[in-house]
Amino acid sequence: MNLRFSGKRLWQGGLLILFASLFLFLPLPAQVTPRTEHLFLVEASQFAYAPATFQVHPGDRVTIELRSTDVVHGLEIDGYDFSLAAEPGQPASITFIAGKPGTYQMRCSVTCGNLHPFMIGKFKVGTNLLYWRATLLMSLLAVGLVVWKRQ
Ligand SMILES: [Cu+2]
Repeated sequence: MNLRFSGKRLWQGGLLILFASLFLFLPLPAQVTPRTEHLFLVEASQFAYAPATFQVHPGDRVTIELRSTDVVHGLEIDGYDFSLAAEPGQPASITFIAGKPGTYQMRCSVTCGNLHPFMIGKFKVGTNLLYWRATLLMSLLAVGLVVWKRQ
């Protein structure tokens, strides 16, 4: 193996890694992400939500319908500008677009009893892994094809 050949190989490998990391770390344009609709029916009772954990993706359209089975309960999510309050027999709902990835605390916004501070849940916004993997695979294929054709 001569030096010129291995140098070329190294350069190609570096280019491949550069492209791969570029596609991994570039911010994803919101309109490219397939938007999903979620309808969560949440039952609130002293002192828990059912369900208490929600999983969505950035850009998803989320509707939360809050129903109370006993006293007045509320629902807030950190980082989101809304507050729901539902009386028994009178559900309240809100529709919003999920934002940045992360795990956000969901809490009751109405003092509903002595364990009210423990009435919490989780709103998880995850990245669209499937989309990322497909993009990465396609770009690697494209780069591989270019490199192969140039030889
Ligand atoms: Cu409550």
